[in-house]
Amino acid sequence: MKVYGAILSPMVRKVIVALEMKGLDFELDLVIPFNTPEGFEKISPLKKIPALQDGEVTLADSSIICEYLEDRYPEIALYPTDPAHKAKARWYEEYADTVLMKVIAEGLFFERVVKPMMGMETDEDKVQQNLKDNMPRTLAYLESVVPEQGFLLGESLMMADIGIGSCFINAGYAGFEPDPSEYPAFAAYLHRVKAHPALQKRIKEDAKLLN
Ligand SMILES: N[C@@H](CCC(=O)N[C@@H](CS)C(=O)NCC(=O)O)C(=O)O
Repeated sequence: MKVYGAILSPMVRKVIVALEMKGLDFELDLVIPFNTPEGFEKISPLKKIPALQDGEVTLADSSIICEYLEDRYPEIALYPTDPAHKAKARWYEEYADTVLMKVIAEGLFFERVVKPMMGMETDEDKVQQNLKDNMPRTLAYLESVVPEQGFLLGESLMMADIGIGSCFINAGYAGFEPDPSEYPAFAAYLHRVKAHPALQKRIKEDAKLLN
């Protein structure tokens, strides 16, 4: 199997964690956003990362890829089986793919980490506006849904947690952590997610690029 993308992308990390937790072998083919190779749109029509190739199957979009991995390689489950719980899991993944991607990947990580890597200047006014206008309601929502113990859908870490945790890993790289005095349940939940060995492994790999 081949994953197309770059490991610092929260959505690529999500797919890699799914593959590693399921014990599936893969290789990473480095694709940098906004500078994709000729013909990449045949695999990823919107030219976004991640994309996956599994034999004859090519797929784009982290959620589509992770659901495919679950259906094709179900032995180690990363989604609940109960239909209502599975729908909830998809909702959290969707929330991460849309809201968190906008607030964290675009409004924070891109500005403070990616732009300097590309020799561009951070628009710190834009970051501050985003932190003031968008981050508090995002954190308030997450504070209202996370459990006091365990993970979003029970005792084990699943795709819903991986999607949300992966975005907040990037927030941390951009110098933002949720304030535990304001968001105690979410800060503690995030600590549990980031401490999971599957995410710790990714954080250690990321550190090699960031340091
Ligand atoms: N919903 C997509 C979002 C993927 C996405 O936005 N990827 C970013 C990098 S983290 C990207 O490729 N951006 C380049 C672009 O928008 O052209 C997913 O979950 O895979």
